[in-house]
Amino acid sequence: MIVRNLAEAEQSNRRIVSPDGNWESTRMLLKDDNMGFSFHITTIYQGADFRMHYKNHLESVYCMSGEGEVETLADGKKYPISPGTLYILDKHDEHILRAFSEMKMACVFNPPLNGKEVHNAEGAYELVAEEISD
Ligand code: 9YT
Repeated sequence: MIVRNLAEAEQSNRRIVSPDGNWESTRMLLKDDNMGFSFHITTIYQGADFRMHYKNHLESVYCMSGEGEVETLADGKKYPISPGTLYILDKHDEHILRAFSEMKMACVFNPPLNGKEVHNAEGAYELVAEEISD
């Protein structure tokens, strides 16, 4: 069994701060754990308003705190986000995420992230990225 602690992970290189200034994410479970998914605790900063398109990954996002909305670009639908909301990008949906206040999210990715991924110009993560190690 593997046991990790968020406060400790935040003090390590598992904490990735996005260069776009929109979010940071502590990647508590990664590809090298061989679970078939990765698990992250992500903070979306207040006022963030940005586009993502995970062409290479499926992602589910559970809101633990904060308020915002997610908009799917294919149909222009907007879905409010508040504590308890889970949105599931089952169709690799291109989307915009807006944070009206700071949001704390629990995120799962399939396939798992390697560790150091940040969004490329398309708002996607590459399948090959640098790993992090404890
Ligand atoms: C909700 C979302 O996709 N935020 C971007 C960061 C991502 N959750 C990650 O890399 O942990």
